Amino acid sequence: MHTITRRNFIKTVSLASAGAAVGGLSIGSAHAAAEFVLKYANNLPMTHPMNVRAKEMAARIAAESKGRVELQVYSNGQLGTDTDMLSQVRAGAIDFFTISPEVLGTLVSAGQISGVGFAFRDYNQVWAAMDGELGAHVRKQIAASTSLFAFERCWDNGYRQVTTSTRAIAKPEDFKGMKLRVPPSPLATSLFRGFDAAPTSINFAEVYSALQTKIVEGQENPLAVISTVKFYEVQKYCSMTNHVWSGFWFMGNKKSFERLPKDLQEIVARNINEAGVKQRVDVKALNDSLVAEMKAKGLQFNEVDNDAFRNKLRSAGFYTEWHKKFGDEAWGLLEKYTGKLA
Ligand code: X2X
Repeated sequence: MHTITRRNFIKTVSLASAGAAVGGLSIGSAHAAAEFVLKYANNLPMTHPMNVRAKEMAARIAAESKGRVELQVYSNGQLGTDTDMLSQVRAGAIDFFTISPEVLGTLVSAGQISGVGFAFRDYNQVWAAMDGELGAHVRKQIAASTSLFAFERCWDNGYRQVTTSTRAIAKPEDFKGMKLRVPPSPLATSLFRGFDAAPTSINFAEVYSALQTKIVEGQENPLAVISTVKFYEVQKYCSMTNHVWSGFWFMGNKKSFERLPKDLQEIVARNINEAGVKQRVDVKALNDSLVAEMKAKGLQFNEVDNDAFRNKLRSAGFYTEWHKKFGDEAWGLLEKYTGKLA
């Protein structure tokens, strides 16, 4: 967070009152410098609902704080890869970062529990868990073990589908030996090893070129990501596996956030949570609407029998392995919403 001190504000005013416009700052108009400048970074394009809602949220925060808080939105990995942005928010170089549970698992193991394969059958289960005891458990683990915290309302990414340039995935055996890009995530890697695929962790910013140059055959993401990042330009098949529900925890640096006066903390937190709930509606609607559009762009779609894939993971010991890794308390909270998984 960048805080305008009283001294440099007076200096700015005196310069400006001499008729100079300082750095685009024109005092005496509505554009006085904000007292607190906050940086929010993410890895998705400006056109994704995440950034559409983030820009709207930034405007609301500026208006409600009467210009005291400016939230700057850095989309599309402008500030680096997920790994870079995670380091930056941990150090306080940026104030907020939206990170998927799968990638959060590299820092807080329990953070990835909502990414267990074929766990949530529908969005009723997803939001009951994420807004309920499972989400509360994850947020508690984050706050207890890092310099970060997560806002209450998790944002949405969607159900993940598999795209490839070589073959459709109709049954679990089709994954055998497939070079598949996954996010830098122990859980995602383990999931596709359970299908005997060859998962490769690649930061999101490098996925398009990895697909284009055939370093990997395929990747897996919700349709809204596949569409806004234009993966359909370098992929041929899209198999509707719905293998993982993926979200985005809106993470904040504790020390940075606590520098805000309490009234501004309330404005920022409330607007972030409200934007997250609106973004959920947008993402689900977009994901539900894109099949026809992407077929028109050349992607060949197929449905799959989820139970065949879930049974393959069971026989591979995936659920047993991750029950042990997460422990009985967290796993019990997961199954409270999903029902028995193994
Ligand atoms: O990296 C991905 O695939 C993405 C965009 O879905 C996440 O941020 C996990």
